[in-house]
Amino acid sequence: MLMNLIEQIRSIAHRQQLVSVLSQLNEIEAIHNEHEFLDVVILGQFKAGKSSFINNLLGNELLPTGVLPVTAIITRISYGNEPLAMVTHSNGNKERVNIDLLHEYISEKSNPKNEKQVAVVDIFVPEMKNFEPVRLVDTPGLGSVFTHNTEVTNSWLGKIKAAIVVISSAQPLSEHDIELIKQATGQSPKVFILISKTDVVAEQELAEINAFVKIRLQEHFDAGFPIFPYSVIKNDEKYRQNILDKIITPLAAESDTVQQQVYNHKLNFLAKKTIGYLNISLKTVQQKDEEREKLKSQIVDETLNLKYIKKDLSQIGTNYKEATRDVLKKLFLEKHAEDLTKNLSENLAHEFDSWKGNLAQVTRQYERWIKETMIKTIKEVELQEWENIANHATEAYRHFNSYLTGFRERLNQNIKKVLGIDMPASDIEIEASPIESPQIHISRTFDSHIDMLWFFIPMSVFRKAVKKHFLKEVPFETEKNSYRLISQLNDTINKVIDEIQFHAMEYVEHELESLSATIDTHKSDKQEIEKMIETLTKELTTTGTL
Ligand SMILES: Nc1nc2c(ncn2[C@@H]2O[C@H](COP(=O)(O)OP(=O)(O)OP(=O)(O)O)[C@@H](O)[C@H]2O)c(=O)[nH]1
Ligand SMILES: [Mg+2]
Repeated sequence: MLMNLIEQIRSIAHRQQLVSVLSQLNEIEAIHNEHEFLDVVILGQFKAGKSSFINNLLGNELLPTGVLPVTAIITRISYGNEPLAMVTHSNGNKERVNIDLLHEYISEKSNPKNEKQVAVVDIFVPEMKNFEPVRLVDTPGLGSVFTHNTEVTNSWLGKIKAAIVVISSAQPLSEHDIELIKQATGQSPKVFILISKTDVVAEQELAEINAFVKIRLQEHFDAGFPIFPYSVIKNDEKYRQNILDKIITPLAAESDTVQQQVYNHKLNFLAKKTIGYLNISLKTVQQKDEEREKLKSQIVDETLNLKYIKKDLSQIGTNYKEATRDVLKKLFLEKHAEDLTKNLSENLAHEFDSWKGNLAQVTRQYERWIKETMIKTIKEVELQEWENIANHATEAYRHFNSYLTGFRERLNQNIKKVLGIDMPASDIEIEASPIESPQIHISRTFDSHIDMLWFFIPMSVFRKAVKKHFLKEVPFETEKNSYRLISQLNDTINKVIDEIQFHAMEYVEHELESLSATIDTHKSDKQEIEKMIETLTKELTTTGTL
């Protein structure tokens, strides 16, 4: 039955040249073939309490948690008869690690910017026994999706089978949460809301938060979501049992059905989109060529012209790319250069006294020292500012996304105005590579400018002058190396922005191409199209979700 639906969609999309439908169909199928686990993804803002929630649910302090952003790596927890942790590196190598040392791979602090090149961490624990094949997936807080080199982050949203969106009582439902829920509902019908840290608010306040969340969700979504309160401190046993009874156990018990439902959800969505296109064909198929052209130009009006859209998108990209260097300069030079120089100078003044030997030897010690210290301190600053650095790319991503949403809405409005057809709402997800932190190669390129003449001067006499000379070099070295880092980071980030821009353009092109092919339906006549609509609609009805 379902197989029919796929085949129908595929053959219709081929015939009608619906490139956007075809590419989405391929994605859906690829994901469906991964069947072993039922991934329940825990999503939410930084510090929402995702990892704490999982730990509490399992009754095991497995995952690192904390007041600063902690989870840096996608971590999947499933059943194993004895505890075992497996780290998969970006190059595909797997490494078994001690479960007590997990934080060394997962947490931002021990694995800054994923320098250990971890793609994903899998944990197998007996606590998950009753919930097979459910696999809980802990994720880095929203916003860091692009900041790490994990293959999994790239397409993780598409792999969601169910999602628990964690919203903190302290910050109930931001725009970002809405965006996240939107993306989750585009992927799965099983989306749950968890209001965490309920112990920080009074009972009365909690009721207000609940009502607020409900109303806001109603404003944005047709369907309601089950909302669950949670606290790892107060009433946790009651809350915990509730989650197990209402979410985890039923998902596990009906995992095959859930897999199928998720698949249906995606296919139905695509089928509706295909029907939308066919309805357009139906309206235009009997028109004369010039009439068709007229309709096309009314739908794809000047605001939707591919040339202009490409210009807009490229302008968005350029704006962000041009701003990158300034953002980095602000972070590295304005914010930190002075402190960096000051610390290095103080350190140098202290270190210098311990350096022995003739001038050549002291110079070598200085060079070694400043090389090491510079790498270390600049890396520290980079780490400290990483979130802000990545944020710039995330902002660009959001901007592109909202532009595309606007494009989609305008297109649908025009279709409605000109042809009277409602196109199904589309969820837009452009892919972006995670940002890899650049390797700082200061060591290789680092050079200090010591005048050769100095080597002939007796050290004992000029020790003070030498020290002064070294100290004078510190601000210059700091600035030089900061600029070098800024340059590398600038390239990395702008490459990501370019890539997002490319995918955004591809999306628009595919959509317009599909629409154009739909209006130019020379190959099919009215009856054929009616038949296709009828077949698809029938398939939808039989799968029960029209
Ligand atoms: N009072 C209270 N604090 C909580 C609760 N759950 C988590 N926290 C605190 O909130 C902070 C963040 O918790 P985490 O579990 O690390 O949050 P997270 O969403 O996993 O954060 P990231 O991994 O950084 O995205 C920690 O300091 C926790 O102790 C709760 O139920 N009540
Ligand atoms: Mg976490």
